[in-house]
Amino acid sequence: MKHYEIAEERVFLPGHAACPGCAMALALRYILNTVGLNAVGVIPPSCMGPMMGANPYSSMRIPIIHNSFESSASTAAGIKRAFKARGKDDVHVLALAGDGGTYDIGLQALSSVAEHNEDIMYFCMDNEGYMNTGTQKSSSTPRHAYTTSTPGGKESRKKNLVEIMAAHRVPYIATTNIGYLDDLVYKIKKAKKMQGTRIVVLLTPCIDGWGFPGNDVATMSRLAVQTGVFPLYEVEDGEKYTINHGSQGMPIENYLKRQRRYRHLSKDQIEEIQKEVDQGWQRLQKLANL
Ligand SMILES: Cc1ncc(C[n+]2csc(CCOP(=O)(O)OP(=O)(O)O)c2C)c(N)n1
Ligand code: SF4
Ligand SMILES: [Mg+2]
Repeated sequence: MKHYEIAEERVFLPGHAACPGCAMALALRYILNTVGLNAVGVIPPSCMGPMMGANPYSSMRIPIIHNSFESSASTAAGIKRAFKARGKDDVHVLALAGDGGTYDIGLQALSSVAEHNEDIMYFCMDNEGYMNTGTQKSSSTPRHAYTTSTPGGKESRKKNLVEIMAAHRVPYIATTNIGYLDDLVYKIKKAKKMQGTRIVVLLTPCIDGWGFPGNDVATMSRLAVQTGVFPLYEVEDGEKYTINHGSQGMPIENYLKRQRRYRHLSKDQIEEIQKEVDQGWQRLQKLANL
């Protein structure tokens, strides 16, 4: 794999309104700078909305449409079709949505877009909760994590979005994060060259919602991979699984203990999480025929 390069075209600019050190802002920088200026973005309500800045200012040098929470995928697909109808086939249309806007309220639109293999790039910025509105749980929030709407810890497991979308047999799905920038840029470049529905899920640790120091986003991103919580992999045509970076057998506790949202955990709960993570990692390896 090639070493990552920062594109010279600066599409995402300094002066955005994210929390200092935000992983989502760093991910956006690499996504937008890699895709380039020949693009249109679709941003539903999420931390990316205020991050862009108040009208008439913008931290992004591409046109952005702020759509409703549930319609990112279908809005992007409609824009792409309109460009095609006008003979402008080369414009990249990007949906940039949070996990609440993807795993929960936007899932119906995304499913329909995937069924029709609409020609868009869909980025899910997964910070495992509704962070923009004060850290409520989403169906991406992991089991036992504290949120303001699960004060005793969430009782159900995190939904597996990649497997749901793989069942739609879309051409490309990938997971990545800013702890592995070469992986992130490689996958965006690969998705950019393809056609049809391409989905990239980025784990974006949230300083405020997870509760860790603002200079730790890269460490948290890497620990999520090294402990097996969030392996980095690709699924092509719903069938071909490739693992790029995965568990290094590091105990889950190394990841959990650094986050305020897990500080109430008992020993049994940590063991339960470890068991689920181990099962998920074994399952993924089977899917990748390893
Ligand atoms: C239909 C609808 N319901 C609720 C809201 C309020 N709302 C705005 S942003 C947001 C949370 C978004 O969470 P997520 O998609 O995970 O993005 P994040 O804030 O974590 O980046 C909510 C609930 C809304 N704008 N529209
Ligand atoms: S609340 Fe979290 S995701 Fe939102 S801007 Fe702050 S650190 Fe980033
Ligand atoms: Mg979120």
